[in-house]
Amino acid sequence: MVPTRDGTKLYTVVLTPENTHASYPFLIHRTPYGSAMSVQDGNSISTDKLPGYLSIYGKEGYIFVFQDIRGKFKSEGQFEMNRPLYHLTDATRTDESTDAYDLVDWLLKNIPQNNGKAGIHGISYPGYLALDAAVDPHPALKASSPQASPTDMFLGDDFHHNGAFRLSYGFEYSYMVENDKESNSSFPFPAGDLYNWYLQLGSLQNVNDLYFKNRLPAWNNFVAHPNYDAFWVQQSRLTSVKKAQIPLLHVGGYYDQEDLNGPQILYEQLEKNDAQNLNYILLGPWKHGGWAGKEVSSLGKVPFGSNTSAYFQQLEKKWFDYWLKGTGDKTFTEANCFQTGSNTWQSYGKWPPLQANTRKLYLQANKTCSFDKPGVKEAGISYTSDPANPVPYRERPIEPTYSKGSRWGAWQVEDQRFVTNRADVLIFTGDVLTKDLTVTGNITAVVNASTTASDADFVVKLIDVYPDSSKDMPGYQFPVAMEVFRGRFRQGFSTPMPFVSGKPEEIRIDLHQVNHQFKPGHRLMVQVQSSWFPVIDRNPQKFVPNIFQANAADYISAKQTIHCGLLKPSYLELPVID
Ligand code: PG9
Repeated sequence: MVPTRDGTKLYTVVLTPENTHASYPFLIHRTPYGSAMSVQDGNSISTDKLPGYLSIYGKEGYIFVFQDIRGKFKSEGQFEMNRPLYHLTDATRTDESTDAYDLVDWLLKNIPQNNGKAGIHGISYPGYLALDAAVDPHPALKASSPQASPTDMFLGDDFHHNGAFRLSYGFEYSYMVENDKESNSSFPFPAGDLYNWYLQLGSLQNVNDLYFKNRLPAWNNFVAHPNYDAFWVQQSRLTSVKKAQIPLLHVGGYYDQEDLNGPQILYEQLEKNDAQNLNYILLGPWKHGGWAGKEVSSLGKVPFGSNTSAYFQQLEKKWFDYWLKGTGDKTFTEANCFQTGSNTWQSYGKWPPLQANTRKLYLQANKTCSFDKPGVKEAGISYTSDPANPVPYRERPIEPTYSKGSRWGAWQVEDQRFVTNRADVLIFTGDVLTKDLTVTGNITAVVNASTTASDADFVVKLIDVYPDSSKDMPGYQFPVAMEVFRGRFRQGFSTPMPFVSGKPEEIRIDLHQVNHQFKPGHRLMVQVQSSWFPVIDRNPQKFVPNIFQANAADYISAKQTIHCGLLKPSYLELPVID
């Protein structure tokens, strides 16, 4: 039980190399998910039994440290979901940064044979904790690797995307972490397709009324803060983390179903202030944490041609060996970003690379998409969006997020043909490509849309359609980039505004960063729809001040129109490398 500065004691497991007189650095992992581990032979654990991929470190000697954060599992204190960095504005307060500082300080003084250096890494919540540890770090903390670390929970990442609430994830994760201090809880769903369960749940008011009974602080905060207000601003690392103070290796996956954008936007922010060159990034074709697996060469049905997790694990080890042991050389590339399509690792001196040219892929009135400007002045295509029959975000049945056999991990690479027969999904298909088209960097969708109601969501997908002659994936509709936008926030995330019925408005949707090569014989496709259920809650479509308090009668059907004439075009801005 390691004490922190306010006397709260945190449960900590320390594994040190046996039968040696040498000294070693600390490699730290802090977590809300439980650090206790079974040690088979008395007090020893063999290096090949170390959790995850740590055995590659263990063989050469590191001191491994695992700690439960405040209020979780065996640690004392109060848990707070995504605790803000309080010490930045009030030096007397503790947070995950000060707790990490106190841990390093205690380790240096109490664990023999340490070499005076520590590093920290982790994926997702532990990645967030690795980032916090690197803010005003202990002088002995020499490097950090925040991996799949969320950065802003309203704009992107776990709980909202562009202000749209991530219902199934927000519901199940809050329950998992906050239902019980000493375990990860699974919500007791009845058997069956959760698409139906969430639909029958009805208004989100029913969550507290029927199930949570106001017991879960994270859920109560979702309800209390439906807009991007001071609560979210204080929590966002965009507000509090402005400069890398020690070497940082950000790691992320293009298909991360939980923290899709956190590593990228934080890296981008820190780059603006990185004269010392401490800020690095590595992106791969992975689901959430996919890089920690053994021999990861595919995701779902999509092959990536090589063992991508080994590539990452060797690079991460080289990173920590250099900063913590002084071995190897300091030849780290600024950005290592896998390119899908060509299935190659690419290195960049700047990320995203500057040489990309923005080309506009227009949605055309005849349901094609092309780089040509629309030939007609005015055109629009309409569909009916009915909250009673929302578009599933992946093939049903939907299993509980973390249940055995759940297909949650791979849904972002799923073949999009499962929705093409729905009248509420608009499809724009391009010509067959005759040469490579390489898209590297940030994609933005600009949608000119109107609705007959007063609120609306828009989901835009950029898809790579494989040729029917493809041996392994004939006709596969591979989603290169997809994102949702809650229309009420089109003028700003803190100022929700109703739509005026029938009035077209321009909505810019960040589809994030990709590195993808469309191959000859493939086609580009864009899909547009207004629901993505139940990963995103249903927009009632009648504008109400707080969707968490909408009534059943507020959920109304609406006609949405996507404008695609020259005067009000809709298009995707693609960063193309020629
Ligand atoms: N995606 C999870 C999470 C991270 C940070 C905050 C909340 C949730 C996780 O996998 O840890």
